[in-house]
Amino acid sequence: MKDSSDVLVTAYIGLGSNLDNPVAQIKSARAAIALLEGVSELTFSSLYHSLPMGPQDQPDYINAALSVETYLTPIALLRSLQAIETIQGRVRKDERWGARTLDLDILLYGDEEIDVPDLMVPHTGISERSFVLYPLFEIAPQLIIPGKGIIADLVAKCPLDGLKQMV
Ligand code: ROI
Repeated sequence: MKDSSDVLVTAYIGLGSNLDNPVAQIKSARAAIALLEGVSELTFSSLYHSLPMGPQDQPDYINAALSVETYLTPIALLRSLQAIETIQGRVRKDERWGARTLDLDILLYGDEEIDVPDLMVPHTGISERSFVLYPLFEIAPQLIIPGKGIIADLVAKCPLDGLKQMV
């Protein structure tokens, strides 16, 4: 299967971490993504401090969003992001919604809607999770999310849930 195509696509990636120095994890992931072949960074959001969604007996999270231009196919981009997660010490456990050193999610890939076993785009929860939606809104305030609508409308309906933009 081909890993890349001739078309340049704008993709949005969500970053999250709540273990092993989350701020450093996010910064290091940003650098690793910028080094991927066929990927160049467009815009990186502020870092955000967020309360854990899911089990509460885990540390708070740092979240951010990033836009890139890429020649990689969605699956090739996903595999590259998973490799970065693994390099940064992510261990996939059975526990649902547990703590993690690094989570890299493809939030959007152009205007595509993708639903294959490993990948759902737009990302599940993109319109309801403040820690995904607000960083995305910061870097792409005009965005239209396929199947969900205008990002500004989604933000207006999404409570902050303790989300704080870091300075
Ligand atoms: N909660 C917050 N605040 N931020 C995340 O990135 C995050 N990621 C997850 C779960 C466990 C659902 N909770 C989260 O995967």
